Amino acid sequence: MAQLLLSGNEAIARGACQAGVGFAAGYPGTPSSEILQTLSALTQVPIEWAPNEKTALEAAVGAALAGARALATMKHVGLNVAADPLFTAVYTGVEGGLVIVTADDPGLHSSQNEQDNRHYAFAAKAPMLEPADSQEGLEFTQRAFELSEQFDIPVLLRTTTRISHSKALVQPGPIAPVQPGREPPENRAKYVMIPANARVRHRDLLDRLASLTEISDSGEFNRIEPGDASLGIIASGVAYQYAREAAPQASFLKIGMPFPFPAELVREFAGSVDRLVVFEELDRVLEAQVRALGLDCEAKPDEMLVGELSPQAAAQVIHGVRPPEAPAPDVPPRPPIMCAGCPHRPVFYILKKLKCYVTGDIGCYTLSTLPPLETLQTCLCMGAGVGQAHGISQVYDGDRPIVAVIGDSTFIHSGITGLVNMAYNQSTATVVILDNRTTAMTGGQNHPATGRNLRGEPAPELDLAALCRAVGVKRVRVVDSYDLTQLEEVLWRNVFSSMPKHA
Ligand SMILES: Cc1ncc(C[n+]2csc(CCOP(=O)(O)OP(=O)(O)O)c2C)c(N)n1
Repeated sequence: MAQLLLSGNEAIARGACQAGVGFAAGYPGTPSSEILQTLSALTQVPIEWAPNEKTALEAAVGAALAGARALATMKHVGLNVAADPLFTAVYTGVEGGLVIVTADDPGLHSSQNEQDNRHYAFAAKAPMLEPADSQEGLEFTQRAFELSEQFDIPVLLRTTTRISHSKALVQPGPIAPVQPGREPPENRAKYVMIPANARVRHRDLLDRLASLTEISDSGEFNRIEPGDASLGIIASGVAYQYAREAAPQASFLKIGMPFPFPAELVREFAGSVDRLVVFEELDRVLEAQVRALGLDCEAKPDEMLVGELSPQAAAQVIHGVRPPEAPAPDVPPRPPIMCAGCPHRPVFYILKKLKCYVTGDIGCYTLSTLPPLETLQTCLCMGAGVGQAHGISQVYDGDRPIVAVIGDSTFIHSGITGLVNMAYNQSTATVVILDNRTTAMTGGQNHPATGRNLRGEPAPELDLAALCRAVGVKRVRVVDSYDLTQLEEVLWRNVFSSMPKHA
């Protein structure tokens, strides 16, 4: 079979097909979004955009319960949303293989933080594989499904932006027949996590992890690559590639399975080299584990805890000298801006004119915090703007109207419960849903209110105004944001009249 030039995300999609994936769900988020889009072109099995990452993972857990191999994809912060099912799905285990992709974003190319999701593997006790290039993206995905079934546990597959988006040659294999679903088991002791059952399953989880540690120590994913014994480097993911470039002659312990941690292999490696260096992006996850074994090692300085690493950073840590960076290409800066004709723009123009205090959310409209609009005052995590507006309005009784803005996709993701809270607790703040009928920020994906599914086929369309009325919002207005006169009148009437003083 001819080699293919694939991004890490495309390779993961290919690996899922080679594993016979029967169901996949996710929520868009850079750098993970292309996995499901690629997968939908490769297979006819259900591939779905879910309203959020928790829903996606729960659906994947269900499909796996019915025996299919199931994939859930999300960006790193998406795993915060999906953490609740994750932490208990490791107890119940799976029937069909269940793989969860978490795509981390060191350097915050497109995120609100740069958390290191390797911590999730340790915290949730979920095995994690970490590919270092596209070929491994394919192979590790395929193996992740097998491990998931063999050890009866969901498997996390962690990438970072450079692995997700860099292209490399990949040797594909045959696409496997789809593992069809079957009747789910009646096994309440295993799948109903009441305390009496969960206690037993927690012990069982520790046993399964003990067996997985043997795999971790075996050399399949965590590999000793012997070289000059005077220098031994422990590295994973893209940091491994940088370190290899900086010290091609060194001995390496390449980590592809950070959890369960390969303690035996690390001891063996440490004993075989004169000098031990740990080189990793973001947090000191591997370093902490190495030190916990009582082994001394060298590692990066604190300033490298933030942002991406590079071959130059690797040289600095390994050789003590930082080679000069290649000069930055001479291209005009292209900071993100709202597109020409963006329907969000007029809303902020008027909210600014009305001197509203605007709490915000994540999406293209976050750009309204920048000049010339400079309107958005908060952006915390998806859905938070609604809760913040409510909280502010419960304690602030000044003159400024409190307004939350939230995109249509974000509203469905995690704004709905905030709105239920506002209706229930009789909030005086106003919520503006910025409905541009797409998930624009991440590339224009469909969502439940666009009337189209992931494949672009017609789908039931969520009626946002009806939903707002249904949760108990008394005054719901729908206005075309291109009609400036009407927009201003509607906003003016509503943002002030909902405040107690002006009611
Ligand atoms: C938990 C989480 N999941 C995914 C993302 C990635 N993300 C950022 S904004 C956004 C949605 C934007 O769509 P919408 O709310 O409709 O606003 P638009 O960009 O269309 O204006 C997504 C998916 C994120 N930041 N956090």
